[in-house]
Order: sequence, then C-alpha cells, then structure tokens
Amino acid sequence: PVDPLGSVRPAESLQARAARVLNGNWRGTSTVPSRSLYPHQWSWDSAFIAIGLRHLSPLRAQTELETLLGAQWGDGRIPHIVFNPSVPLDAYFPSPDFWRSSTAGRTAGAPGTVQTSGIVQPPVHALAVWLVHTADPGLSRSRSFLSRMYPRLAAWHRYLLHRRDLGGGGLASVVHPWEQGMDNAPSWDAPLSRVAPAPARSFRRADLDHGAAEDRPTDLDYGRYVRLAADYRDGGYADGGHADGGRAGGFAVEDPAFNALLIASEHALARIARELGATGTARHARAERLTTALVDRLWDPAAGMFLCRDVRTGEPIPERGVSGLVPLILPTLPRETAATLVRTLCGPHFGLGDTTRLVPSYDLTGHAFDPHRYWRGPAWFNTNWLVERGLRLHGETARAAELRGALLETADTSGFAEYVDPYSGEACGALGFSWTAALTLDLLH
Ligand code: 9YW
Repeated sequence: PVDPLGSVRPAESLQARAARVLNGNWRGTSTVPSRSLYPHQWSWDSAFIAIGLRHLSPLRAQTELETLLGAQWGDGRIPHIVFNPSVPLDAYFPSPDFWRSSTAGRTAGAPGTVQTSGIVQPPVHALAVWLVHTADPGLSRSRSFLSRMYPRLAAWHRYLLHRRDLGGGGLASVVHPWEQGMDNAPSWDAPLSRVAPAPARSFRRADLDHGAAEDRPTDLDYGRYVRLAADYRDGGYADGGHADGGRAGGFAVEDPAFNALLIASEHALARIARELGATGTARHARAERLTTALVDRLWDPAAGMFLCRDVRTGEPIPERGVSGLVPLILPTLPRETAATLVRTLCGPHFGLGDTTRLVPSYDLTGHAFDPHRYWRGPAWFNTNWLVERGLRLHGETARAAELRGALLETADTSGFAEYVDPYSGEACGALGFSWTAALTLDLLH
C-alpha cells in the first residue's frame, strides 16, 4: 500500500486483518457472522468466534458467550439466532415475527426479554467456554465465568440428550437442517423430500438481496425449511420424544458432526467441572458412552466414514458429507476408525492433499456435488478447523500442518470468505466472515 505522501507502508499482517474483521463485526455484546448477510447473533458462529476472539480480547470472548447463553430457554435449549432489536425486520428472513419466540415458545420457557429463533445449532459451546477460560484463567476466575456458565451448559446438554433423543439410541436428533448448521447438505435431500414446501409467495428471502442465487440454497429448499420451522413453532416448539419418533410428518436425523461436537463439549464440561472442584468423572464416562453410541449407530464400514441416520426410516442416509469426518475430533475414537477416517479424507471422495488442499463439504464424486453451492461442495473454515484439530489429535501432524497452511493462505487470499471453491480456493458467499477471521487467529496462535 502506498500512502498519499508516496511512502510505502508495510502490508498489514494477516493477524491484524483478521482482528479488523472481528472488530468491524462486533456489536457491543456479541459479533454478527457477516455485516451484510447475517445481522444478528448465531449460536455456533458465536462459539467459533469466541475461540478466536480469546486471542484478541478474552473479555470480549467471554461476553460473546455470556450474551448467547443469556438467551437460553427454560427447557435448556440455546436458540440458533438471538435477534438484535435494532435491526429492521426485513433485513433477515426468518425474522422475529416468524419465530414469535416469546409467545409461541412460552411453554418451552423462551425468554421474554429477547427475541430468538426456536431451533438450535451444534453444541460447540462448552468447548468454546473451556478454551476461552484457558486463554486468561485469572480474568475468568475474577469474573466467575466458569461457575456462571456451567449450569447453563449442563442444562443445554440435558436438553439435547433427553428431549432430543428421538431415535431412542442415546444420540441427539436435529429436527431441521438449519439445526445441524450445514443447511442444504445433500444428506437432507431424502428426509426433506417428504416435507410439503410452504408456497414461495408466503415468504420473502432476504438472503438473495446479499448473496448470489447460484451460491445459495434453492427456493424449493427454502419452502421446505419454512414449512418445517412453522410446524415446529405451531406445536409450541415441543419435542415429541422417542415414542412417536419425533413429531408426526416432520424431520428427524441423527447427524455425526452434531453428536461429535456434543461429545467433545461433554469432555470440555468435565474439565470445567474439575476446575470448579468436582471430579468430572461422570461426564467423561458419559462422553465415552456417547462415543460408543455414535460408532454403533452412525459408523458405516463400507463408506469408511460416519453417515447420517434418518430417524423416520431407521436407515442410514447414503451421502458422504464432511459431517461424517468431524468425529475425528473425538479423543477416544477406536484407533482403526480414526485411521479409516483419515484414509477416506485423503481418498477420492474428499481428495485432501491430492486434488484439494481444503476439505470440501461434500463428496467430490457425489451426484449432488457443486463446487459453489453452499454446503454441497465448497470448503468451509469451521469444518476444516475441526478436521485440522482431529488430525493433530490422532498424531497426523504432517497432514494437519499442511491443512493449517492451506487454511491460512486461503483465508488471506479470499478476504476471509464465508466458503470457497474446494479446488481453486475462489471466494464464495460473504467476505469478511467472522468465524473465518476468528479461526484464522486461532490457527496463528
Ligand atoms: C442462512 C450464520 C449461519 C451459519 C450456518 C450457515 C448459514 C443461515 O449462516 O445459515 O441464512 O442460511 O449455513 O451454518 O451458522 O453464519
């Protein structure tokens, strides 16, 4: 860069630019995922953001999580969006007047003071709380951060393990594709095809004001998302339980990434419990039982990875998505399972270190693969960060280092893009995306 007086200034470092993104997206008590596309607080975004923010400001990282957990419902659920009341209603769809949390969610204990959505997102929170604590234990203790967060996190996990065990096998189910966070992943196509779409004229997609239509989910997908969310709302956000396999006519899926993050968070909760003076043993034991259930129910030996399970049909969903690689973050995965996952990651379906430098969100050889459309092929930074962590955990240090290098380079060249073409690294979606910047900071430390 050349300033007006003609002297050359040193280029701003990657770290400084990542910090600038996060500062620009900070709204005083939380961070928006993207200034243009997502103007409120999102649940799993905030967890990833806090993991990066802790290197910049441990206080802000704690505040980010406190704000989110402050919007927790009485039944323990952490909503996937906490709405900012100063943002116009038409800036994002579905808006607070769609979810109507404080009225439709009253029985489930939705807060009256803040508007939220009524569905959830992956439980990365206990992991984030623990990592944020370790960045500045002194500050954390002086603010009683862990002792204030612990009961909320425990209630959150209780909600998922009891109210959401719709398959009856000990795992949590998602009742909407948005809950799993990978909105239009091909794994949802079959279970979603049974849902009657809401008519296109009954809602207006605000996302298309900011994002290219060919990079976003289709209108038909959106119609189905709207129908599922409206039905859940109209049922008072009640969870059916195992007896009827969830609610009649709805959508219920056991997803490997969602459950792996729950297990990783259960291990983190054990560490938090120890820090607070308990033993944490029962929590580690529960994480162990969950790991066994995950392998029993979702491991597919022929695919060499984990698959989603459709709770309605009881059958595995034969689509290879990055979600099925995320259990690599689990410390006590059987050795052979972890080794097979690494082989799958580096084989033709994901191509890591061969045809790709970042992990695509979906099978490169799959019938629905599209390198630009959202969760149907592009590489995302949060899932890649998880895989990098998993590789390191299982001793694959050279592969982890390569992936880390590719992530840092692509974050830089793409302008901290929301997601990228898995072959070329070309930026897609929004730029200046918060979790991309946050996880860049984390990888730099
Ligand atoms: C949407 C905010 C969210 C993420 C999700 C992602 C997307 C919202 O953005 O969903 O309107 O499509 O799929 O994982 O939390 O970044």
